[in-house]
Amino acid sequence: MTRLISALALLLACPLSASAAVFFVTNTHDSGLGSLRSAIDEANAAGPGAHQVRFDGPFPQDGLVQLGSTLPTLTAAQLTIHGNGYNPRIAGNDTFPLLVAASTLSRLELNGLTLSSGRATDEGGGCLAAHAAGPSSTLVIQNSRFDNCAVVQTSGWARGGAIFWNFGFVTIRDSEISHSFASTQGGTQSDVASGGAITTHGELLVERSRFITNTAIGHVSRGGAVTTTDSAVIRDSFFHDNFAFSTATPGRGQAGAVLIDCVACDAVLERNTFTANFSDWAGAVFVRGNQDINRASLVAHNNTFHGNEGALSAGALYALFVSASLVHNTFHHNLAPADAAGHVYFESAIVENVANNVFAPTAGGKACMGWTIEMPGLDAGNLAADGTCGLLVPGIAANAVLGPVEVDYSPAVPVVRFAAGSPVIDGGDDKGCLAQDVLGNARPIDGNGDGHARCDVGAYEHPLDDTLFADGFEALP
Ligand SMILES: [Ca+2]
Ligand SMILES: [Ca+2]
Repeated sequence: MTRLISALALLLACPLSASAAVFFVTNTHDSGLGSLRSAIDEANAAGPGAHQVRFDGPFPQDGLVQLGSTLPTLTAAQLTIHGNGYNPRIAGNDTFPLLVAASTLSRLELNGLTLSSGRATDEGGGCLAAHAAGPSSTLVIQNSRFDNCAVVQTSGWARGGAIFWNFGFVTIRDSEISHSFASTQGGTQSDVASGGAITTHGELLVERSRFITNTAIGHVSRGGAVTTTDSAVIRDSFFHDNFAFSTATPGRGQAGAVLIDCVACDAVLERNTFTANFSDWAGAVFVRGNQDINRASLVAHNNTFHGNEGALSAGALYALFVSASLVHNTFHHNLAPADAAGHVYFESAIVENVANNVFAPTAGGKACMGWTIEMPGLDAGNLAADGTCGLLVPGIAANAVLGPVEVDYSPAVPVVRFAAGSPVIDGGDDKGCLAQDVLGNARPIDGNGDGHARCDVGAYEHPLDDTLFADGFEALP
C-alpha cells in the first residue's frame, strides 16, 4: 500500500500537463516566425499535452491577421487558441475555410478571437470545421465573434455557415455569430441547408451569446442560426433576424432561429429572446422528437418571442413529438397566415406544466394551434388575448386586454414590457412563479404598488417605477 501511495504522490507531482506547451503569436503575418500559422504548426508537432497558441506582445491590439489560405489542419489532441486580450481578428477572403480540425483533435478551445470571411465549399463550417469530430470530442468557444462565415454548396448538404462540429460536446459562451450562412443550390429534397451559424450532431450548450442575421438557404432549409440533432441547453441568449429560407414552392423552411431535432433528447430554453426571425414553419424555434415513444423533452422558461414569422405556420414555436413544460414565456406579435398558428403549434405533444405564460395578440394567425395530449402538472396564471390556447390546457381562456407594450432592446437579452395597469403585472400565479425573470432579476416584485409582491405573467418582472415609454424605442445595438 505504501508503495502505491508513493506512486500516486509521484504521479500528482508530475501532472499530465507537464508536457503542455505555449506557442506565441507576436505578429499579424500570414506565415513565418511569430505568425499564427507558425504557432499552429508548432503545436501540431509538440506531441501529447494540452497545448496553447497564445497571442502576446508585440502583437497589436485588434490586429488583423489576413490569411492567404486555410490555416494548418489542427492535429494536436488538445489545443487552446487564446487571444489574451489582444482581440486578434483572423480573416479569410471569402474563398477558403479558416480553421479545420482533424479527427485526432479531442478538445479545442477558442477564446477572445474574431474570425471572419471564411468559406467552405464542402460539407460545412466556413470559419471552423470538424467534419471528423468524434462522439467524445469537445469544442469550447468563449468571448469570441464569428462574422460573415459561410458554407456554399452547389448541391447536397450545407451544414453550419460559421461552425460545423460533427459530434461530441459544443459550448458557446459570451460570444456572437453574425451575418453567416449555409447555402446549397440544388433543387431537390436532398439539397438541405442547415444551421446558418452552427450545425452540430452533438450536445450543445449556449450561454450569454448573440445570433444576429444568420441564414440557411436551400431547397430544404433548417435552423437559420442553430441546428443540433442532440440535447441542447440555450440560455441568456438573443436571436435576431435569422432566416431559414427555402427556395421550394411551397416552402420547406423550418426554424428561423433554432432547430433541435432529436430522438429522446432534452431541449432547455431559459431566459432567451427571439425577435424578427423567419421561416416557413416555426419562425423562431422548432423542437422535434422523432416518434411518439421517443419524445423529446422541452423545458421553456422565461423566453420572449416577439415579431417572428412562420410563412406557413408557427410564427414562434413548433413542438412535434415533444413533452413540454412552458413557464413564464412571453409571446407577442408573432405572425402566420390567418388560419395558421401565429405563436405556437403543438403536434402530438404532451403538455405538462403551463404556467404564467402570456399569449399576447399575434400579428396574424391564431395564438395556439395543433394537437396535444394534455396532462398539466400545473396550469395556472396564464393570460391570452384569444381563446385558442385552450389547446394547451383547457383552462387557458381568452381573458384579458393586455394593453400596449414596448420592446426594450437595451438589455443583452431584450424584453417585452407592458404598460402600467396591464393585467400581466402582478397577475401571475405564485404556484408557477420562477425565482428569476428573463434578466435574472429576483421575482416576485410588487409591480402595481398595492403592497403585495406578486409574480408577473411572462418573461419580464416589471418594477413599480418602470420607465416604460419614457424614452421611446431603443435602437438595436
Ligand atoms: Ca410582480
Ligand atoms: Ca402588487
